[in-house]
Amino acid sequence: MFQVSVITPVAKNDVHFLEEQFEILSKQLFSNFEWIIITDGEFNDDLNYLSNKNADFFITIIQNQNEAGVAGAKNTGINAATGEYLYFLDSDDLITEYTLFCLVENLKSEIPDVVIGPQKKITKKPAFSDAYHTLLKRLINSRNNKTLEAKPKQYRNSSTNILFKKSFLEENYIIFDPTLKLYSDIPFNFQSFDRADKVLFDPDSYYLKRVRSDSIRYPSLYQSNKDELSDELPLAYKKAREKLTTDKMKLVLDKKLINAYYYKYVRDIYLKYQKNTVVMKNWVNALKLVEKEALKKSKLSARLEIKTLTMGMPKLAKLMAMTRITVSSVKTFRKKPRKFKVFVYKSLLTKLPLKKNKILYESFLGRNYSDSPKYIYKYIDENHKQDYKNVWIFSDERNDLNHLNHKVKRFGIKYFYHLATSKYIVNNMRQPVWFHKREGQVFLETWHGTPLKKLVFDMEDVHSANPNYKRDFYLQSRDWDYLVSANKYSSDIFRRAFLFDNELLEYGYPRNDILYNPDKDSISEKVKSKLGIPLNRKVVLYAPTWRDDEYYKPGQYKFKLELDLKRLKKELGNEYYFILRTHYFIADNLDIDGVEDFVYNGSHYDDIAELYLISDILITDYSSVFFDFANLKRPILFFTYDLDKYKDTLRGFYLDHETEWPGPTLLTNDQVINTLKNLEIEYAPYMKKLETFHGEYCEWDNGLASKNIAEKVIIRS
Ligand code: C2G
Repeated sequence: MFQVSVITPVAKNDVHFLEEQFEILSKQLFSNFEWIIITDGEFNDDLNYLSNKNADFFITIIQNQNEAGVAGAKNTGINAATGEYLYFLDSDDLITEYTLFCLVENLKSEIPDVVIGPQKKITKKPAFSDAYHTLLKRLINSRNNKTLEAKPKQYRNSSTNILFKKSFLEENYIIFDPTLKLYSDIPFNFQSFDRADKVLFDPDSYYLKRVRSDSIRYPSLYQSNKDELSDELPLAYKKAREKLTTDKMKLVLDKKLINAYYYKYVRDIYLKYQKNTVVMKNWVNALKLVEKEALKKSKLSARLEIKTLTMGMPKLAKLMAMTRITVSSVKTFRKKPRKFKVFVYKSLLTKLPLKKNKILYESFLGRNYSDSPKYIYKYIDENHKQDYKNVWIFSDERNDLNHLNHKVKRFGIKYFYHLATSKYIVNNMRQPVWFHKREGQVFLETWHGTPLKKLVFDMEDVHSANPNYKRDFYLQSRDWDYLVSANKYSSDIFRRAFLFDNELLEYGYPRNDILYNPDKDSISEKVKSKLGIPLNRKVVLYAPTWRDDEYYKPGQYKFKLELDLKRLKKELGNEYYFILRTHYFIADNLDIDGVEDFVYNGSHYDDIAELYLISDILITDYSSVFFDFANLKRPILFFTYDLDKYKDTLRGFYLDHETEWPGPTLLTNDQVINTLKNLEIEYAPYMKKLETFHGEYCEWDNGLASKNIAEKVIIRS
């Protein structure tokens, strides 16, 4: 007999999570436990690898036969458990090495029926570093071993990270209710808390609850049943509530129903269920059970609404609730005017007729006039000006670029008007999440680079500022009618990594047309003289990308320049001149004090394609810029001082840096200097690679992409 049985229900789609769970269970400081895994289908074979592993704990894999669902699976686990205590661990979650140890420590001096541990949300697998271990050890050593009685706020719904005494559950006939699909934990937990002689809380035994970053392919139970959550809640509450015996626990649960769930689902209750009388009745029945004591402590507005509803006046209750919601929305609108504009856009502007000749363009979130949207704009402007109205979006007022006919400020009211009424929308990035394409609108997504770093559904963990990246990306890209691809390699990746199944436009990148312009030499001269670039020196463009994990907030990333400009100037100043160009996400300004005669800061220059034209050499790291620059067949160097981190932790690459990148990877300033000093010799081994690379990734670029795409999507549609 074991002291603890760890019970993990797992669905087919989630089997891949168990590997990490196995790892952490193997590292537990406490080892007197067994692991019972309950599957809900015939995929036990997928788990055989676990039984074959060398574990010093016992693993039992059971296929759930009787009742389906998580509740049924957990009941099967309870029946199979031989442990004195049961511990439920969801298949996608993790614990620390010390979690079971700390929980079990509470069983030394007494025999509580229930011991609860805290939960912490995580969006990716934590790095169990040395520092982390030291910290945890210190924490464990400083435990004063005083057991704490659980407080009301610690009585939670989720049954995970709790030790339940098995004999106590049996004596009280407490099992999971298999008629509940989503909330079977509520009656289970609350009956346990209610009947237990003692419920302890252990603050150190952390449970790491994964917020799933891929809710599209691997949704959690709640993520895949979002719409049903508010249907089942009143049923689960009622089942739990009717079984409670102590006033203390009744009060805790009643308060939860009102302060957490009534507020959360208020719109559903009054709008969604106005036609579905059964669910509405369930809510009324549940709310009728709430004791006065709990109501007294809630907000007056909610109290009045609930009273009105339970007295049989749903229409009046709805009016009161909606008025309350509107008043609070107005307050939000005053604090966040953009929300108000979005509201006007959705409720009013999208009802206006579509203008079939209007095209709205945006590049890099309105930062500049650039990239593929610029060249489509230009093509329309030069060839079909009289038939179409071109509108360009800028995030800041621009008084230059007067040749652009119509400029609008991003998120200004005119922007919303054009967004609602333009038939064509051209963008090189993702549109805002609140945007939904109207019937009749055509969305042309040009994208902004051939991928080197792994994208969306090809990424494992998400390290960027937005943990909902995958879900948002998926929903946004459903609105794209066309997606531009510059090579066959990109097409394959977009299909897989974006789950994109609308039309791909395989004509090359409009933004690269300029690199094939017959006048490119004279364009280059003009740009050089406009920027004051010396004509007697070779020009190096340094264009690095951003790092997912170095940010201030979404869209605003940090960048520390690792190139030693002063040294470069000293060593290379006679022969070379540098243009620095940070990625559009970078919020930090580069310091070029003291090297102004050696460096031009091109970070705010509109169009990087013009900078390619005037550069003899490109230095980048993991940016897609080199796929475009390769069109010019000029040398490319990679300054990859953080290669391992970027490759192994942050993103991973589609191409192998040793065999497929068309240039050397340089890790230090010394290597950069040496390579530039001896460029002919150092780059010679890569000339052939560059040629092959050009053939593979630049073959569709021929100077006609803007024309082909504009004609197909806009002119001939
Ligand atoms: N860019 C730039 N200056 C830089 C880096 C990038 O002007 N210093 C522009 C280039 O047009 C580049 C594009 O931004 O092609 C995309 O930048 P990446 O560094 O490749 O990074 P990201 O925005 O993450 O896009 O499929 C491509 C990927 O999505 C990469």
